[in-house]
Amino acid sequence: MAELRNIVVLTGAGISAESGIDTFRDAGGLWEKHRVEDVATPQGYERDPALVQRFYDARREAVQKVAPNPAHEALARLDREWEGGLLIVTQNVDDLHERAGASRVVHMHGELLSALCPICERRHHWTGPLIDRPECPSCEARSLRPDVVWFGEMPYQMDRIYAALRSAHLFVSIGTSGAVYPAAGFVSDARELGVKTLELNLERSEGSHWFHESRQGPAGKLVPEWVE
Ligand code: BJW
Repeated sequence: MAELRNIVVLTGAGISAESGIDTFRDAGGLWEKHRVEDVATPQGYERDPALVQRFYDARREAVQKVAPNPAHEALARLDREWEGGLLIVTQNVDDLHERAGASRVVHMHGELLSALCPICERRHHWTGPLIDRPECPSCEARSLRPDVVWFGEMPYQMDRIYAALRSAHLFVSIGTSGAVYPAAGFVSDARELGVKTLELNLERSEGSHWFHESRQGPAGKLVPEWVE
């Protein structure tokens, strides 16, 4: 890998599946149990904030009971040992990359353990429920919402992500269906930039044909094999 100095890794729900976190679009995934329009759009939140708060409160509680798996640990090892450029862009709202020890991580779809105040626009580390409408620690408004990116909202840190893609030599996509933009477009962006691309996923994804190479299997096996 030595000639592939700068690496961008994109991760999705599949990397956390073996830790016991539900994916979205697989059989038994979150979108089979909840309507996406109800729980993952600003309009759904406006209609029924309590329903949305309960959905994210339950997931916030659950994420604190699970642990990183060998795929997160392998990426953390890469982060520690790789002297070239590395950016782990995760669509996941869990903190399993960080708990495995990775630090070069961007949460483009926000974080479960964070609350956003739409009044003062501050973000606060948050581990408890939001259903009881606690005060914002900065402005005291009782308007805290989950600090996650819903459909129609702008993902976080896009400038930093595109800058990393522009200087990348290798783009690796792990455990994502490639169904949600702009993340789903990173592989074609990378191809246009002449970046080598690799997919590691349980099965072929919607965007598999875009990758130079696509390997199928569980992330807990494929990612450590790739990092070695
Ligand atoms: C395993 C495994 C194992 C299982 N090992 N693998 C065309 C172009 C551009 C935009 C749009 C467009 N058309 C529509 C849009 C807008 C929209 C969009 O993409 N809609 C689609 C339905 C088409 N996008 C947006 O609105 C985004 N904002 C936006 O575009 O702003 C404007 C903009 C434009 C240009 C540049 C920049 C900005 C916002 C999207 C927000 C997504 N939010 C969610 C919820 C976050 C909070 C929460 O967690 O609740 O993010 S939706 C959900 O999907 C979540 C995920 O991060 C995201 C992706 O899902 P992911 O991770 O891929 O999970 P799955 O379940 O789909 O797939 C899991 C995969 O793992 C599967 O393939 C399995 O096989 C695999 N797997 N076990 C390895 N053990």
